[in-house]
Amino acid sequence: MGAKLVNYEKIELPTDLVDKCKRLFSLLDTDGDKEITCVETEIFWAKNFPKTNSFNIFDQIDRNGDKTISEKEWVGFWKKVANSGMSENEISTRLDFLMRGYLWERFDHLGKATIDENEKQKKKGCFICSS
Ligand SMILES: [Ca+2]
Ligand SMILES: [Ca+2]
Repeated sequence: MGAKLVNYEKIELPTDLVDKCKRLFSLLDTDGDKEITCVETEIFWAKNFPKTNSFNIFDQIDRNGDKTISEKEWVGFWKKVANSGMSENEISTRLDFLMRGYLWERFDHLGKATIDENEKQKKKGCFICSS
């Protein structure tokens, strides 16, 4: 089911942007096991009603539905954002804000950056925060 990944990596992110993505990833990955779990996102955004926030993140990024976000999924997501038309500067700014603990927001206004219908169907099974 999760094996059918969309090819969204036509545009490569510049190295410095990938590095920044990875820096944010390691901030989120508090135990350093290279997977972000829902609990970890809740720790990171503890002050800011994290459940909705965490849900949005996993909804958008956990491509294979295993309830964790790997570094590959994470960087892939930002590539997807770049491919949907967000400029490198904008992505960079967004990463800066996220690193400061600003809330995640959905990328709906970018059209292609949002999850596709297929994934929307799946998301019920991906919700991890409640257990
Ligand atoms: Ca982790
Ligand atoms: Ca995953």
